[in-house]
Amino acid sequence: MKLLGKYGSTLSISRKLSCLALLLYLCVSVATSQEHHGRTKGEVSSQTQTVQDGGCAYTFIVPQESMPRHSHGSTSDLYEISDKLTNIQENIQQLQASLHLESTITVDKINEPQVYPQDCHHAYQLNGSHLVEGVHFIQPEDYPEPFPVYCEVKDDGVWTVIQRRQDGSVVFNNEWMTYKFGFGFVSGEHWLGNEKIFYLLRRGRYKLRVDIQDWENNTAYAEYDFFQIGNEDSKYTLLVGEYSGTAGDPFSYHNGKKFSTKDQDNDLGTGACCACAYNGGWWYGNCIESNLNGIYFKGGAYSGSYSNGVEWYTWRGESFYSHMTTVMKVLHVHQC
Ligand SMILES: [Ca+2]
Repeated sequence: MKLLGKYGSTLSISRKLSCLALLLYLCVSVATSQEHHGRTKGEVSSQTQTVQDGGCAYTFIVPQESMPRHSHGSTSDLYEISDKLTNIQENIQQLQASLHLESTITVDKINEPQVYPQDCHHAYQLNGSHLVEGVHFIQPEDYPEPFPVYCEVKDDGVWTVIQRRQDGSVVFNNEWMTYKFGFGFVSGEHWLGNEKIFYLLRRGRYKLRVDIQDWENNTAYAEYDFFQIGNEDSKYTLLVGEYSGTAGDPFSYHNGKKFSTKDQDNDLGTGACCACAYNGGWWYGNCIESNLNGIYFKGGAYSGSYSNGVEWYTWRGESFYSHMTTVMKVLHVHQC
């Protein structure tokens, strides 16, 4: 990620403030010195003084009319002090103008267009192989604007999260356009958005990992060595590769299926609306073996409609069990 260089500008402003303080000190010293030592009229016609402070060099020219006209204690001393104060004021105005220019340059640097990473692992690479787990902005190639994602830092890479369930705080039974652009909060429950996922995965080969936790705090995972979805014209058709893991594989059933929502039925059930029956957007066939976007039933066990909870059928094998937490995340494998 591009560094803004604002610290360099801040240092420059601090340096100028330091120089300003030094200038004030010197000018006041000159004035007081003359007062205390009481130079006499005509003793010095002009005077220059150069001071070096790091990169700042200042030459003070004391004009003739500012020299003491009489020994201290006279009215001319007041003119002298007045002249010096005028000089100080002019120097301050020049430094203020310089500081204003510096501030303007700093703002311009902040407004420079940033280059965003393609995904979380790319952010990690751009940041010198270091990234704090949490929310970061990415912008996959050709996606019109940057957007936030949650980055999970693991030993095998920095994963980009595309889905999370954890507390039932977000409704997942949403319509096509809501699933298209995403909903929820990336640091909590959310669906990143089919359009964002499409552009993200289009970069190259990605693998998918699904982490699941039940209400007894048991955990399991499913990993697929390839994961991609088509564009909206294809109804975000799902493509998944080979499975490995501990949670079983009910997801391969959905391979090649189109995404459906309650207002857009693209499933294989001619008389059914799977998204309506299972209460969430998913790649329905006729209809499911998994659905991580179903209703969030707290406590796990539920009754009522068949398998419309947060389902991963092969792990616990129960049709009326809704899992406590799920995370779907992707990791770039290599560039195509
Ligand atoms: Ca149907």
